[in-house]
Amino acid sequence: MSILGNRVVRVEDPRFLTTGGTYVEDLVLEGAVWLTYVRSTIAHAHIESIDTSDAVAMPGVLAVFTGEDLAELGTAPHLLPVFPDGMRRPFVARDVVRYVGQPVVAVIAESRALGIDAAEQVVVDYDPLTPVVDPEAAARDEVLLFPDVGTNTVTRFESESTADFDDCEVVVELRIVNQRMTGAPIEPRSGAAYWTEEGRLVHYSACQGAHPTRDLLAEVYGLDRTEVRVVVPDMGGGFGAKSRTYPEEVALGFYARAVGRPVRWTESRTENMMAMPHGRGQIQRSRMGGTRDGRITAYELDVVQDAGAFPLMGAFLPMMTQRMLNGVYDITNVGYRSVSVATNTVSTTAFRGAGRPEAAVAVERTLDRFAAEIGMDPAEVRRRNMIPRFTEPYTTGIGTVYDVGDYPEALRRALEAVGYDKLREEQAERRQAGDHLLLGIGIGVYVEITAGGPSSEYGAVELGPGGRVEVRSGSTPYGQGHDTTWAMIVADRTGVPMDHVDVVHGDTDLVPSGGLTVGSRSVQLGGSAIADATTKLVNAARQRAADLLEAAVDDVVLDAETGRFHVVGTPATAVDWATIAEGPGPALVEVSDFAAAMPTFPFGAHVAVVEVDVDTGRCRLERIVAVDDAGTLINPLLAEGQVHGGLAQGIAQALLEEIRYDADGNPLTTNFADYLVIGATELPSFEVDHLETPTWVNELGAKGVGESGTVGSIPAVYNAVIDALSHLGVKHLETPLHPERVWRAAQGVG
Ligand code: MCN
Repeated sequence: MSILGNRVVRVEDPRFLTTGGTYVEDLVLEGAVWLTYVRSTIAHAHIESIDTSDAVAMPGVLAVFTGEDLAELGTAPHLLPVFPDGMRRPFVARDVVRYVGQPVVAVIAESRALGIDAAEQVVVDYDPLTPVVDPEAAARDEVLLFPDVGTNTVTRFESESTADFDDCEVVVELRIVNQRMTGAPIEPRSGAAYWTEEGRLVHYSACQGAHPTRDLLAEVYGLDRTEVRVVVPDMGGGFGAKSRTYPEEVALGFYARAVGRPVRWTESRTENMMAMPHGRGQIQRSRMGGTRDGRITAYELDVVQDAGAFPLMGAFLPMMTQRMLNGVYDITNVGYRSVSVATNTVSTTAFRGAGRPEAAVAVERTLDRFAAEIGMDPAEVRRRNMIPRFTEPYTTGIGTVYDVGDYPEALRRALEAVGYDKLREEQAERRQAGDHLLLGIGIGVYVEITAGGPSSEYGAVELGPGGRVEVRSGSTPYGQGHDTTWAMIVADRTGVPMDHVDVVHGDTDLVPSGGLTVGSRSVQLGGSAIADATTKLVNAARQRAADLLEAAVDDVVLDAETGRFHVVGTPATAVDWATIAEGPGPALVEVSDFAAAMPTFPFGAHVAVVEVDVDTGRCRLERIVAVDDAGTLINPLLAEGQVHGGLAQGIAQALLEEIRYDADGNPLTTNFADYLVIGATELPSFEVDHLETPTWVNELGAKGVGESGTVGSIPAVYNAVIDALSHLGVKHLETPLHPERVWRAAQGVG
C-alpha cells in the first residue's frame, strides 16, 4: 500500500517542538556586527541634509553610511524589465524619500542596542513634497513620484476585447477594495553576510528562495554565481512577502565588505509592519450583466493596483487577476483593464493568493450583487453559469486554459455539508422574529492558478551508506512541511523508510539550482522533480541489483513495500538498498529538472455562516465549510494544515486586517495593537473536505494547495456579511467588515 495519501505527521515537528529551529538570528557568526537603519519619517520629501556626526562619534559604532556612500551599488534591479527604469529603488535613499520607512542612513554597530541608540542620534532634514497615497489619485498623475519618468503608471494589462452590455436586461456595478494586508510572519525579515578570504560572499537569509537571492546578489555585486553562497536556515513564515530579498538586506554584503566583519540584520516588528512590502492594494470596478432568469452574459473589471513607491511583484499581480477573471463561470463576453501606479507608500508584493483572491472576490461578490438584483438565490445563479465538469483543457472567456475541474460538484458538496436550505429557513425565521442577531450565508466558489510563474524545479536523490537516501530540493520551505512531503514521495517509490530519507534544501552550495516557493508550486514542480529523480534511481538500482543477483535486469523488480529487489517470482533471494549502496561502482545519484507543460488550477467551494449583531455591528464567523480540490493529495494532513492557514488569512481580510495610511502617507498600523492579526478566538473550527480531481499536468496528479484557503474564504465571508444585512437594504460594503462599518450600514448612518 502506498504511503501517499496518508495523514503522516510532520517529520520536522519533533525538532521544532523540542530543541527548536535555527533561524538566521540564531546563527553564531564570530565577530558579527549589527546593521540598523534610520528610516524616513515622512512619505515624500527632499533630503536637505543628513548629520551623522554624533552617531559616528559613539563608541562601538563602526560606520555610518548614507545613500551617497552606497552609490557604487547603483539601484536595486527591477523584478521585471517592463517597469520604468527611472523607478528603480536605491539601496539607501538619495536626494528624495518616497515612503515612510524608506532607509535613509545605515548604522553598523557592535550590538543591536548600540545601533538603535546611534540611529537615534542621526539628524535628517527634510523638505516635504506633496505626497500621493491614494492609488486612484496617483493614476491621475497630478503628483508625480518620479518626475523624470513623467507618470506614476508602472504598467498596464488589458484584454484584447471589451465586454458588450447592450443586450443585458440587468447590469450591476460595484467598487471593491482589496485592502492592503501584511503577511505578519512570526519571523520578520532577517539576514547576515560576510566575505570569505577567497572573496566569496556568504549570505544567510530568511527568504522564500535561496537561488533567486543568490542570482540577485551576483547581479548587484558583479560576481559570478559560484562566488555567492546563500543559505536559508529554518524560517518563520513568509506568505509571499519574502519572495524577494529587498535592498535593505541585499546591501549587507556592502556593509560587511566596508567594515571587514560579518554584518547581521533583523528588523523589528514595527519595521516589518511599516517597511516589509504589503499585499493586495487593488481597487476594482466590476460590471456584470445578464438576463432576469439568471444567465450572466457580460462581465468586466477595471483595476487600479497600488504598486507602492518602487514597483515590485505587486505591480505585476493584476496580470494574475486578469488570468483568473472568469472564475468558475462560462462567460465569453468579458473585458479587463488594469493600471498599476506608484504611490508614497511601501511597495506591494505577493501575499497568499497574489492576484487570484482579487479575481475571486470580484466575480463572486459581483455575482451575489447580480443575484440580489434579480431576486434569485445566489447558489442557483452560480449553478446556472458554471463551467460544467471537464477533464480536457478548457479555455475561458478571458483566454486562460484550465486543466481539469468539477466546480458543480464542489459547490454541491459544500452546500450539502453546511445544510444550505435549512440555514436559509433559519435566516428567514430570525428576520421574521426581528432577532438582533442576523444570520448571513455566503458562498465563494473559486478556481485559482498554481505554478503560474516559472514552470520548472530541481530535484535530486542520492543513495548513501546504509541505504539512506538524500534528497536535494530546489524548493525552499518556510512552514509547508516539505521534508515530510519529499520523504513520502521517496519512500513510496523506493520502499526506503521515511526516517532513512534526509532532505537538503536552502543552500546554494549543496543544491545547484532552484526557484521560489511561491504560487503553491512546490509539490507539483519540486515534488514531481523528486518523484522523477527517484524513479530514475530505482532504475539505476535495478541494474545494480541485477548484477548482484546475476539476473537479467528486465527480470528484476523492486518490492516497494519492503524496499528489496528480487527476480520476478523468487522474492526469497533479494538485495536491499543498503547492499546496493555498497556498490560496486560510484554512488547512485539521479537528477531531474522537472518542467510542467502548464500551470494547474485548484478549485473549491467555501460556504460561510456569520452572525451579525445589528446593535453593535459585530460579525461572528459561526461556521466555514471548505471543499477544496488540489488534485491528488500527497499528505491530506499537511494539505489541511495549509487550508487552515489560508482560511485564517482569508477570513482576516474579510473581517479584520487592514494596513492603513493617513492622507499624508503616515502608516497607522505599525504593530499588533493597530493591525488586528486574526487569532483563534475569532475563528470557528474549520469544516474541511477535499475533492481529488487529479491533474494530467504532472505524474503525481497534484495541484497546489498552499493558497487555496485564502482564495475561497474571502468572498465566502464577505458575501455572508452582506447577505446578513441585505434585507435592510444593504447592497455592498468595503472590507474589512469591522463592527463600525457594519453597524453604520445596519443602522443606515453614513
Ligand atoms: N500538499 C499535498 N498535496 C498536494 C499539494 C500540497 O499534500 N497536491 C501539501 C504538501 O504537504 C506540501 C504543502 O501541501 O508540503 C504545500 O504545498 P504547495 O501547495 O505545493 O505549496 P508550496 O509548498 O509551494 O508553498 C507555497 C505556499 C504559498 S505561495 C504561501 S504564500 C504560503 C503557503 O504555501 N505561505 C506559508 N503556506 C504557508 N505555510 C506556512 N506555515 N507559512 C507560510 O508563510
